[in-house]
Amino acid sequence: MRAPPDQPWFVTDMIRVASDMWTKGWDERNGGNVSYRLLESDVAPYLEGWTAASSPPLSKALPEIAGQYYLVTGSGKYFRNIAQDPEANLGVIRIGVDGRQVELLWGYRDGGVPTSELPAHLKSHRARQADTHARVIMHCHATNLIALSYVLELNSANVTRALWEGSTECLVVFPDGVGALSWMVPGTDAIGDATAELLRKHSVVLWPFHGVFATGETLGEAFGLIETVEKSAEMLVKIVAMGGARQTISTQNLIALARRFDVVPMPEALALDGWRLADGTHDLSNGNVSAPVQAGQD
Ligand code: 2HA
Ligand code: ZN
Repeated sequence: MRAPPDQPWFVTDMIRVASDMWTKGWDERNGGNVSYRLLESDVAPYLEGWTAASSPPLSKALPEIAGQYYLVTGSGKYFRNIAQDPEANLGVIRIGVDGRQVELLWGYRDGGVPTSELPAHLKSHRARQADTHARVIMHCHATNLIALSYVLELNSANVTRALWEGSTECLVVFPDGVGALSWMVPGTDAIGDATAELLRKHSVVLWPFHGVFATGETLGEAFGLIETVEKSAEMLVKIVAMGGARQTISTQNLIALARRFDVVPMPEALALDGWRLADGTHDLSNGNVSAPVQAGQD
């Protein structure tokens, strides 16, 4: 689809990624949400043509991100429809100088508002901005990751170790591991705080029985990260379905990968000897798990 000549590049990029996510089957109905932090220089050419409307304020002020601009998918909107009507399904917001007001500058035509997961997105942006160049927070319902969360023992080290073993490139793509949350009610400040806290240490967070949160400097990077984690999850789902692994990538293999690609793997996941299913009766780690993994490491 050819973009209208006056369509900002960031809207064009968001359309592409949202359409790809829908095609992957990760964003059924109104599932999923994405936010992209825009720089002053990104919005400067358009600001004059936009008029500010106010939206319900944030329940808690986030003064660290006051004045920042974000392109955010709309609440209740379908990713499937974004390409067809970006102005109804997306919006650009600015966080007020008090860190609490949310100004709607563009989009959300017909009275829309930003995603119900806005607290999780903004708290996660605040967390990642502190020491990375992250500009994207991406949430979706990646199919195999959700399936896997029903059978894996849910702690960050075990989930990370399983996903590293699901495919050789994984340790290189997400050496900082996957944070595993407990099940929580979505759309709340509480899940936002817990997600942001895990994102300080990990670039991916698993919401069991729901989906995944990931971060990146660009939309393409965050998408590629979820693609990689989800591909590994697909392998693991197949492996479990085939009756379990007969052989796998060893700790020594993981160490060799980290050396070759100059990454620092999450120590708690590297220290494990394989990974475990939740009930502990199906050992898929090449038969060499001797001690139970400590739960609640994150
Ligand atoms: O936007 O995915 O978690 C709908 C959701 C909520
Ligand atoms: Zn969701």
